[in-house]
Amino acid sequence: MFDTLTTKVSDALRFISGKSTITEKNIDDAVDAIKMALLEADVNLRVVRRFVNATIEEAKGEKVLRSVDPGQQFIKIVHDRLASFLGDGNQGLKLKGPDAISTILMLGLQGSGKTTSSAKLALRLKKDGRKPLLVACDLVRPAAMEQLAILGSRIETPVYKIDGAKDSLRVYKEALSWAKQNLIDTLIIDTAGRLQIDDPMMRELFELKNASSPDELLLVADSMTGQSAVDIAKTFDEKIGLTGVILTKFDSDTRGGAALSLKTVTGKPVKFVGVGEKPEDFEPFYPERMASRILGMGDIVSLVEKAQTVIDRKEAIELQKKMEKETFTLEDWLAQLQSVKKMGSLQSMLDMIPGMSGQISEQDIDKANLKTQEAIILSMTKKERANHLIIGPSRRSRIARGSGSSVAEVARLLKQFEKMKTMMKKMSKMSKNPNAMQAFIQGGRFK
Ligand SMILES: Nc1nc2c(ncn2[C@@H]2O[C@H](COP(=O)(O)OP(=O)(O)OP(=O)(O)O)[C@@H](O)[C@H]2O)c(=O)[nH]1
Ligand SMILES: [Mg+2]
Repeated sequence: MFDTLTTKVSDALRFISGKSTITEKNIDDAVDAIKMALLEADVNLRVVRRFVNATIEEAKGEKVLRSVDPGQQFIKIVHDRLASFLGDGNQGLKLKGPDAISTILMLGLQGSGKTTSSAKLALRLKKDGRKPLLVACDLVRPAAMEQLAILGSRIETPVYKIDGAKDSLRVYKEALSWAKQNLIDTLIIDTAGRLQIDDPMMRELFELKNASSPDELLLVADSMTGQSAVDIAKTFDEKIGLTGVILTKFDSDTRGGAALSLKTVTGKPVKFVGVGEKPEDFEPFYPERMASRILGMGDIVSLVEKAQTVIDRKEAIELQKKMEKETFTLEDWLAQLQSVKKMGSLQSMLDMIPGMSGQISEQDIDKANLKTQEAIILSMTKKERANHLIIGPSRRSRIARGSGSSVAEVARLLKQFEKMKTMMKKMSKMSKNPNAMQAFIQGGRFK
């Protein structure tokens, strides 16, 4: 996600952040490089222009050029500008209290991810203590109802469908009365997509909207389609009205243009992003954090939050302490490996770690590999796990034999562990000292 953009932007910033004084020319050059990177990332031209003008104007002010630390000031301006283009803080869902029934209408073109996102949203609401009902109003594609029913049973959420139904309004109305009898507090209506925006689709959506007065009208758009996602959002907003957008397929190699342009062009906030095919692969969208990711500063906050959903809080606090004291051992790593298995896509996690985006591929620590790594650590003695430095050549071959792996694999694991320790040291320093963030950028990416 955003890999090219991140590399280019952090390159442009690394140059400037290393300087104790900066000139107007330095600023022009850096902004120019960022401008090219944004255009390549398929960001809307008008948005790029606004970004460039606003950044240059602010960066050339006395405050920056005369400040003690102009490089860092400049980075902060770029960061804040990017964040404001990405949105206006995190925009959660605006739903009624649990005593009334809230309605979320999902719209979007064919294949954008409406059905998948409906299930993801339901799972999220369930975790928040709500009682959602998935309503199958896609009557166009024959398999659509079944797809929703399967997803619903996977996340243990009821699905309302009428086999053979021709009229989505009727499905909605019956779902509503079923919801009332079954203490449901949120309806999530999955609708039919079309290849292109056409009149029958708009009419149907309009009728559903009028009948259900939704609290949220969420456009589901494929982030891979870049600018066309933005155009689609504009049209849907004009014709039906939107309250927000869910950008899907953020785990794919999206250039990021849609995320960066949507808010400025349409005025509609991105509320969530889809980061995989599974119901758990769904995250609230935080403009600030996303801006940090684009600048190559990673996104520790999201990473920690994600980890907390699978590792329990106490463990997470312990881990944090160990990271700070730098006493993280192989024993702790073993525990981590075991929870990573539960954590979903490893790549999406790696992308959140500062400087790691694109640096370690899924192959480096792929899932099959986790088993080998687990076996290797399990073959070590307690003493070895507590202090990996005592593991010399003879211990390595014993461990290799015991775990059914090779000496090279044991060596690789130890090397990876060293890498991880270095990274953790950097991360924990960074969270205590904001200046370290800059040093980190100057020092280059994690190697
Ligand atoms: N990698 C990835 N795949 C996704 C994501 N969201 C959806 N998909 C996949 O995209 C494909 C289409 O998703 P659907 O949810 O069926 O899309 P839809 O908008 O309901 O499609 P129609 O009902 O045909 O209009 C499926 O294969 C999903 O698994 C995502 O965030 N990441
Ligand atoms: Mg669908």
